[in-house]
Amino acid sequence: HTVEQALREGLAQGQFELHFQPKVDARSLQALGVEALMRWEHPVLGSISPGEFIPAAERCGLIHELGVLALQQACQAARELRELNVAVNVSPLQLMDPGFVSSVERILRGAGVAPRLLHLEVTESLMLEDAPAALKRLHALRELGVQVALDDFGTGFSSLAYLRAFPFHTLKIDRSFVRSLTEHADARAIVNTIVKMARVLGMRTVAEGVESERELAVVRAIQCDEVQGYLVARPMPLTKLRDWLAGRP
Ligand code: G
Ligand code: G
Ligand code: MN
Ligand code: NA
Repeated sequence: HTVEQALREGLAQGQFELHFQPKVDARSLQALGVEALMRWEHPVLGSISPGEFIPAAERCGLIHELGVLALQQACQAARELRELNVAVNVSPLQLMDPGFVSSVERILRGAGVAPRLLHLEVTESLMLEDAPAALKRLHALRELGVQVALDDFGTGFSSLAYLRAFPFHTLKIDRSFVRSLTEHADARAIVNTIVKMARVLGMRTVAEGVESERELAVVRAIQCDEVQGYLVARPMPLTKLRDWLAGRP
């Protein structure tokens, strides 16, 4: 209850703010887009991690309100980021909401943002709830022109079944895989195969959590399309992102 109250107050008092982490072309390192990651700065408790407050918001139902806020802030950012896409993480519970697609449409239109610039990141766990309803909504979002990415790929179960269930635009390879790339030949073989398979299926690939030049080198060698990680940049507020973008060739 106290967490719910704190979340409610935080929403009312504007304590939530998106940060943005660049996604760049693996070869040229040119910025292609950003992933929006929600941050909560509590006046007393300080910063609370999304690993804590997202599950809490899911438990008390405030994830819908938080999700709308994320989409609104992301679309505001997309307006000024022009050709860069903005990826927003979506909870499985949001996709269970029959009003979700129209709410995305309304927010896009309100901000005057081209749907192709909005990417929604979903995880495999979404299929555990009510797969037919979730798939229906993913298809409706696709039809709107929004891009859909499968996040944390490689961490769940039956990953390959999900690839057949829905034509994702993008596959985001989980950082636990990326971490083992430089150490283990078997991990490299698996990710290499995932990237090739994604290409055949017409999906782009993003390597997440790239932290070192060595990891970047392997990611390039296996021809992953995009890179995201601390090596390139950490998530940052919009004001810092402006400076970061301005300082690049
Ligand atoms: O940013 P890290 O930044 O610590 O994020 C931790 C987790 O929280 C990630 O799994 C990320 O997908 C999730 N997350 C961050 N922001 C949001 C958000 O706006 N909505 C949802 N549903 N999850 C988010
Ligand atoms: O679950 P999802 O992939 O949406 O969450 C992305 C998470 O990964 C966020 O918590 C983000 O802050 C974190 N992250 C991004 N880049 C790196 C990185 O290079 N290393 C680590 N350890 N975490 C990262
Ligand atoms: Mn994500
Ligand atoms: Na991820």
